[in-house]
Amino acid sequence: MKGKGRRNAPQKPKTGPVSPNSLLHGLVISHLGQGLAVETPDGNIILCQTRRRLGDVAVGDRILWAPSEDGLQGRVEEVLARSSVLVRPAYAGKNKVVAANLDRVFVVISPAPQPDWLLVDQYLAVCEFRVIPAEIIYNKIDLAENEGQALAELNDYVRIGYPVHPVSARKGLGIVELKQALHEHCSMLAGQSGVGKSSLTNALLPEKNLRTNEISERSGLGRHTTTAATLYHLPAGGDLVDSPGVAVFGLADIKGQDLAWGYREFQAHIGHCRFNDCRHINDKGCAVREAMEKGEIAPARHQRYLKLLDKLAQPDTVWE
Ligand SMILES: Nc1nc2c(ncn2[C@@H]2O[C@H](COP(=O)(O)OP(=O)(O)O)[C@@H](O)[C@H]2O)c(=O)[nH]1
Ligand SMILES: [Mg+2]
Ligand SMILES: [Zn+2]
Repeated sequence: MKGKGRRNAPQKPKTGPVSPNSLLHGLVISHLGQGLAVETPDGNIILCQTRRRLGDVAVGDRILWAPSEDGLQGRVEEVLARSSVLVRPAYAGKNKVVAANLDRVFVVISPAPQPDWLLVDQYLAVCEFRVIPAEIIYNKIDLAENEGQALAELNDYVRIGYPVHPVSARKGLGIVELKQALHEHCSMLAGQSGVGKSSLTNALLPEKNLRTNEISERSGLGRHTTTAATLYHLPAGGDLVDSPGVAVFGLADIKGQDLAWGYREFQAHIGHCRFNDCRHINDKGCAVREAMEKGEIAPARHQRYLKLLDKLAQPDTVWE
């Protein structure tokens, strides 16, 4: 102990000296007002404080923690290596981790509100950079006048390997298949407001409210707010991170010159452009452009790439 300050700090859980052997494994399942809700391997939930030096500890993080003397609370001592992170821009040019260890992102669109394809591309690009496989949920299929036509709009994405799930949260269509797709993954739903993310979450997780209350009660102090990101275990298998406040994540630290990589069908061509610093706009000898002219790359995707590039070039863009 260096100073008295720490010993006297109010409201911090008392912790004894930590020997590495006494550290326990845990999974961060929610951010509560007073700390983190950590689930232990045997299914207990304990409120943990974290240490400044650990930086962001996010929902989905696997951690090592030490119990306080009374065993009622804990303190995070180590964040284990992450397989992925999603970040969003925060204050002062910094990024905040939205969720860790996701291995699937489902981009939700619907006939109404109409798809914002630029936003869809943005989500997919982020997933390419974060190496998180992405899939597309077409919700409110009950509202589509012609289902085949509606889904045909997604052909450009299907062709490049993004699975599409037509569902209706309201009518319960496609939900069984969606549960299958979520099985054995830790997923998050992303999409513009109004497409039905909350409705889908309720369809997948009817006991969500019960579980939320349970987390608050079992962790003792924590008042759970509706905007708190929370990891839920789905009854049919798999985990779902519900992150209402940050359903939209940004391109954050992605730079214009790298954006092309976020378009997965460009990836094989990028190295074959005549110039190393090719921006794939109308540069001479651009292999991406040539692929598009040969019909291997959808012109609509390339056009949106140009738009996103433009947006990235504007210094004060807030990525929402
Ligand atoms: N017709 C229809 N409406 C839906 C469906 N899913 C959600 N909605 C409605 O769409 C609106 C927005 O849904 P919500 O889940 O709040 O969207 P969120 O903003 O993405 O969380 C609500 O009025 C829902 O009742 C669906 O499958 N079909
Ligand atoms: Mg919602
Ligand atoms: Zn090029």
